Amino acid sequence: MKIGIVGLAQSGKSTVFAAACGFSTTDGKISSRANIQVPDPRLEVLAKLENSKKMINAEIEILDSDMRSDSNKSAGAAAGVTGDLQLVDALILTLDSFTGARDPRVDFKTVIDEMILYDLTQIDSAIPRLEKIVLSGAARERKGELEVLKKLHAALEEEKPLLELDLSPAEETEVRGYTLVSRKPLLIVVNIAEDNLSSVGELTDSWQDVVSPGRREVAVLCGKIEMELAQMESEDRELFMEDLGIKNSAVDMVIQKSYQLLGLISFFTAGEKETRAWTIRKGQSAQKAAGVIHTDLERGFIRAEVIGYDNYVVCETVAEARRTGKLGIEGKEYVVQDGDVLNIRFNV
Ligand SMILES: Nc1nc2c(ncn2[C@@H]2O[C@H](COP(=O)(O)OP(=O)(O)OP(=O)(O)O)[C@@H](O)[C@H]2O)c(=O)[nH]1
Ligand SMILES: [Mg+2]
Repeated sequence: MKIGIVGLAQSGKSTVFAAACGFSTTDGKISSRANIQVPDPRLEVLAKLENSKKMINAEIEILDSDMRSDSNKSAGAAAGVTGDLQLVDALILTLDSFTGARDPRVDFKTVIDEMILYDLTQIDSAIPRLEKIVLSGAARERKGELEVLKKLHAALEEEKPLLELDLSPAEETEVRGYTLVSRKPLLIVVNIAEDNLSSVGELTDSWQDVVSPGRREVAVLCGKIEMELAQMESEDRELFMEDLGIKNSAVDMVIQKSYQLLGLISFFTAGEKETRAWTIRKGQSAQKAAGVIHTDLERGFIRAEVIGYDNYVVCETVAEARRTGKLGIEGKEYVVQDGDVLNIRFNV
């Protein structure tokens, strides 16, 4: 699962990237791809209960989009919307609200327009090609695909980002092969100045009109402070946060929100050796979840012993959960819930 950072030049993309990775950057010339850990306070609680030697977070991949606006004048390039984004599953969009020189609402519209233009360019060239082979009978079975493309085209022509369009799962499947940037879930990061932290709440409220749950979210933060926080040792960090009067690192929230926008949830395995968070898509079965741990567990799946996170915290041990009826014995079709602690029984 990958997240790409986009945004206009000098809007704080690399700063947010660095904050998410714990790197430092002065000129944006750092690695533009990294695996980052998904912060999850539940992991620590479980590890403590289990006396685990090791704790392993879930990971996602993050990509800082390169600005090549001087050399690359193609659709979307000015907003970092390029072919590199083909493989990302969600986007973080940074907006400059720290220099005071720009209007982030206008920049937001500019980037969305770039995305629409990018998608329109792809679809514009695809439709006549597809039309030709569908009409000639060479690919009659792709008629459905053509119809969905036309529907997308109409929406884009109305300057609607594809995210706002409701497609059926079947329609979704028809156009899976296309890179539709304006359809990707989007986390808007409003990047504010250090001396403006007190207006985070107010600014967050003022952006709610563009929020669409599960599709588009907003986070207001100061990228520069987040980057500094990310590079500090934990003691220094706590002091610094106390000084600033903030409780949580905003970049943690950004990562968590991105994770949710990707439609991902975590389940846990807990034990003395290690307590670990694993990633699956929402709605997946216990057998699929078992496969994330190891293919043998999926192949030889017998059953899953499941304790919901909240129950686990109350019961403190598997034995107690079993005794009080809080441990579920589930079959392979069981739909795993966020926070489930799983023990997979298998036989290969
Ligand atoms: N004061 C302040 N400056 C910031 C903040 N975020 C970024 N900057 C500064 O803005 C400049 C651009 O930040 P970058 O993170 O490099 O922006 P970028 O979008 O990656 O830039 P390009 O890759 O060149 O398009 C740098 O000088 C940063 O230090 C912030 O939250 N507050
Ligand atoms: Mg950069």
